[in-house]
Amino acid sequence: MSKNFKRTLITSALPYANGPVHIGHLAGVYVPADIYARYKRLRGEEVLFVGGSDEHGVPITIRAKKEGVTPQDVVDRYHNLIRDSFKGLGISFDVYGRTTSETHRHTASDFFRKLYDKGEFIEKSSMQLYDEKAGQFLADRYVTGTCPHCGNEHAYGDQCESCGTSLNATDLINPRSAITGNVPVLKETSHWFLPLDKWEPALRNWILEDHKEWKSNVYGQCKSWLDMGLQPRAVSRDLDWGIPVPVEGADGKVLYVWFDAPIGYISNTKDCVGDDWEKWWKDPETRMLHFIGKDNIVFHCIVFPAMLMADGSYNLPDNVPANEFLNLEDDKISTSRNWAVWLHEYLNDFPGKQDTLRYVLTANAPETKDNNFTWKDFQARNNSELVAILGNFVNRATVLLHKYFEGVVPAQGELQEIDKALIEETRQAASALTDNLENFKFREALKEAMNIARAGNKYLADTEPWKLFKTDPQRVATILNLSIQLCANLAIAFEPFTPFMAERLLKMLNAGSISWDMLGCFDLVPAGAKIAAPELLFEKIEDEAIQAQVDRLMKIKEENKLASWQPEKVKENVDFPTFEKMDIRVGKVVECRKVPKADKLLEFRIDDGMGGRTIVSGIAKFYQPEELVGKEVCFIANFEPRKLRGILSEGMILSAQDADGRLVVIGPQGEVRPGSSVG
Ligand code: B3M
Ligand code: ZN
Repeated sequence: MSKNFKRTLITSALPYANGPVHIGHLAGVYVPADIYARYKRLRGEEVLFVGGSDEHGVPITIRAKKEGVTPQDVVDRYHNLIRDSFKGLGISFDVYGRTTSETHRHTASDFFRKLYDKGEFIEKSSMQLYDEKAGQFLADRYVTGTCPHCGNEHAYGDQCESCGTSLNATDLINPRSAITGNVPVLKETSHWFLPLDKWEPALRNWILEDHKEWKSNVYGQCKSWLDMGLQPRAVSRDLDWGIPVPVEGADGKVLYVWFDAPIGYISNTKDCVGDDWEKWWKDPETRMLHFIGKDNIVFHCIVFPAMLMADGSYNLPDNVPANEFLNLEDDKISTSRNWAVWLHEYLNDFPGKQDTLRYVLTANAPETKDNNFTWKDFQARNNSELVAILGNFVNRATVLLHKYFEGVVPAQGELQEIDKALIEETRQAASALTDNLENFKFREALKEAMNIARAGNKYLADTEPWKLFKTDPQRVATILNLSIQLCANLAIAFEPFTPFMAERLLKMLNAGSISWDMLGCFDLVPAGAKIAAPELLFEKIEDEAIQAQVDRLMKIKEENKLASWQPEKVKENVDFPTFEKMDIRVGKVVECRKVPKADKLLEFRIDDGMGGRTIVSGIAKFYQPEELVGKEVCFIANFEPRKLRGILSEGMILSAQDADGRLVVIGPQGEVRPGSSVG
């Protein structure tokens, strides 16, 4: 551990309890935080891993309003769902609290009050957006409008999700109330502001000088914020959901959610360790790390540290290893568009496959740039990495041990060059693995862990113990002993990433407690130990299971398309003579058949009152030929004849295209003689 730290406090962003968590949250925050916490615990270091739900703020009240329930109902439901699904995935929080707890109410209230008493706030009147119809001030997500930076028309009053800029509601161009859709007016109100500008020099120094080691995406964002110059930030809101501002005469005002939420880390620590909490927050020998997504960087690197500085008795975070975003099948994950893989649904659909999701999300983690999750890749990584490399090696080693030694680990004989090479390779991978974990490079770390399994497969392929048993059982004993030691190494190396597998493997090996120091050791399972019957650590994921997920997403995409459908823009005007040039007639379908080898085309014989004509039309996907026989249709009679699949088509049948792309043939509403003009 760098500097003289004795213990690590790991916080992970508190998800809003207004919906379930999805793979984007997991890949960005919770899986890396959990890997780090597990790794540190295996090192025998003192760790506290804090999580919890963020239960205040506008996202919650909007959801409640939409559902016609109270905000408390919303947060109760989602807090439990989120907590349970994290547990299901093996996210090893020491505490998972909530910001509606009593402890938090006091902690946040006292925090504000101390700063207030110290004179750290500025009280200011300002003009804020107000919805006259709803009778309420609008801030944050209660307002949408156009982002002044990138022109995105759906930016929120606190942030533009398109360019990531943090905004004030009054910055928005063409603001609208998210409650009524009304254009808001400006109305005076007073609030408490934290003067970030006062802390700017200290923040500059602390981040730009003392923390050059931070990830470049984090450092870069902080630098650009600092270079733009910091402004005072309001820390209260006119809302009825939140922690009341603990000041006389502040009725109807609550703490801004981004003021109270990070204090939730402190409250949840208190709920976990009681009076010992100060050790985790104030002892300079405690190292604090915030695991977050990139949209939370400014709050964790600028605003919260300024709050902590204003208090004066707290540690600042030592690192904030924020990740970028994960996309799903090449599209931005979106809760409102239901474009996500929800954790609780995954756990239902893929029981016992927590490790696969953890593995894939780590292998594809958006550590330095946005990344993409696809179900195909999920399947491929499970089948050709977890099953074919890791599972395969452990299976081969344990099956051979049972075949030749009835599952009892034989003693090692003299080591040959190839054995020493295996040990050396394992040690090198283990040391690279450790370095990468220390530097929050979890993708690289995972690759190194997998390299150990790769080395094992190669070792068995090269030494071919199955060919040696008759002639040299002593040599086979050495090979299998080393292979079992390698299995134990794999259990340790993979524990932070795939803890369910690690636990099963350790049980299979009858191994006792493990620690990170044991990595690279080849005496972990003593000779004479009996290994349990081999069982497969991973199973293949079949095409059907993947197809079901892809189909579900395709259906959502269709639904979203329909929901956002808008009629095409009206074309340029035409005058009457131009319109008259088009000769539209009514005709009756006499015959209709499929055009061979053309899945889109139908061939019509039309009674046009003038001796009949043939028209080929591209509507075969939407009609059976016999459905249309006897029906009256409209067609363009003077459409230039053209050959389609060798058939001369003399006209064009008119049809309307529905939102879902379906074509519907147009005809008269009453009976009309074939050949009649339409106009
Ligand atoms: N709830 C925002 C988010 O979920 C917020 C994080 C709070 S961390 C203190 O992205
Ligand atoms: Zn923007």
